[in-house]
Amino acid sequence: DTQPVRRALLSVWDKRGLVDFARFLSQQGVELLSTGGSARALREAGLPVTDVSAVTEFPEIMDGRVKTLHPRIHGGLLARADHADDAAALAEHGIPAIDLLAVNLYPFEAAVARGADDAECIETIDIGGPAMVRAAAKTHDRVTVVTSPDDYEVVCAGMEANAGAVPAELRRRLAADAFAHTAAYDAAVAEWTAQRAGLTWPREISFAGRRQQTLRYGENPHQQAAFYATVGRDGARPGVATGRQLQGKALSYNNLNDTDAAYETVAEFAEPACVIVKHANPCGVAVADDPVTAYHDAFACDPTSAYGGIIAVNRAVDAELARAVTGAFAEVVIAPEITDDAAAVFAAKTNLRVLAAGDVPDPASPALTTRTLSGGLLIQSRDNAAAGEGDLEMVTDRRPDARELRDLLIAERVAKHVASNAIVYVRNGATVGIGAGQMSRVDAAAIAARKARAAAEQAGETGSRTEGAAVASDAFFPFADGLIACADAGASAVIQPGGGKRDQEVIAAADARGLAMALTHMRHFRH
Ligand code: 93A
Repeated sequence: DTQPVRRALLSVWDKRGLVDFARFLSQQGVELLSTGGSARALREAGLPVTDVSAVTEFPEIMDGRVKTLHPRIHGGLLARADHADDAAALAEHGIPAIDLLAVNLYPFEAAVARGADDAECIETIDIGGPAMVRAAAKTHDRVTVVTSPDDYEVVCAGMEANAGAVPAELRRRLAADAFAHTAAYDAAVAEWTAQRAGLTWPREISFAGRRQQTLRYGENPHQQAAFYATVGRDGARPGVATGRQLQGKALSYNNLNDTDAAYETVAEFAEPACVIVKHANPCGVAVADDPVTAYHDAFACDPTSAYGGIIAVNRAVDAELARAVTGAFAEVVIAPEITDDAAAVFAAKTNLRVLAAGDVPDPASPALTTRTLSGGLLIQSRDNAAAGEGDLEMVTDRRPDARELRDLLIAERVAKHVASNAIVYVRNGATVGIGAGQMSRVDAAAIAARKARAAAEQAGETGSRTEGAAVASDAFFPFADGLIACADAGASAVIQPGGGKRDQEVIAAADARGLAMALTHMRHFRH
């Protein structure tokens, strides 16, 4: 289907590899068009080249500000394959079709980084280059666009293997690169322009996606914040971003962050479940036959922390559940659906924020998470995996019984959503102790056990809640001490990734205490 390349336009700032690439094209019988400095470099290398100004019959003007911005160039890039009207327009106006475009842009970011003055930075904003790159990328069913000298080689190889044509698959990949390149370029220009205008990101200027909501402040009142909706697969995931707020004040930065944490956690469970979050960590999670029981069990884990918490359930909230939830002070309730009867109950609590999210997010769906650090961004794929029953390796003399196995799998899912180091005790489908965000795993285990004791005391219970509980660790136990701390608290079964140097010591300690231990071979750090 693909035609061999017959005409190429080369207009590059970075002239690295230009002559070799152009020589290859020329040898393949490709006609070369080029702009000022690029054309000069090609001529000096003895290559035949046609000036863009000869095509446009218009000189480069205003110091090159206007050189390729011309219908004779853009018509040649935008004419579609197999479109008789487009072909007729080319013929009528004497426009040469361009099949390959090699452009790299004025180095704007380098000028800013160098501390160039405003006038120089402005002259380094490339206009004609991105226009051509986008035109060629849009027409990638016919046109090849190359925005980096690093790609010359793969284009040459593709043409050689394909009788002088660039394979369609490669054209598509290069078009995606091209749009990503101009998007990043414009983001840098926008940021610089906003700074000069005295605008502050993210509240007053939007260039990192689509701003969905300007927030009163960020994590703290002296920080500015906004909520940006991302696009594509991630944006399509149901959740906080797609939620419809039925009542209550606008969600704050921390509300949004905590609500997301709660909803992502509750989405892990197929059975009716409830998650209560405080400061981005679950302080109570329960799975039960019905969501009302799940709520009460989740709340019972740590009533002190649950005060002012964010409540997520993975079932529709009806009037009965709404009455249960409004029995204690909460900041936010999120669920796939809020029935009219439930909405009527919630209406009495005017400050409570209530969100109907439509559906629960798919915990296995792919997407990216980002985090900033000084001068950059860390991007990774979501932690969208989790061990199931079939993935477990039983390593102790004793195997978990059915009740322990269910609790282990619940504890494992919860630990995935607790800040590291995380230790989570679960008994009869409900967490009874959660230790989050400690620098030492032993401390996490001790805190989880202490919380279980405190909640039992508060409830006037005599027995220990961690007695006979299942316990999950988000990462392997580096020493036996963490495991022994769990055994001391009364845990009877343990789930953890394994993979530590002292695994055998840890397993031996579990055997010595009669614990059943399952390895998942999957770590869930959350930092
Ligand atoms: O000043 S521009 O925005 N106006 C244009 O019409 C134009 N056309 C290409 N810059 C323009 N270019 C850029 O010139 C290209 O993106 C490339 O970076 C550079 C190549 O110029 P030369 O071939 O003269 O070295």
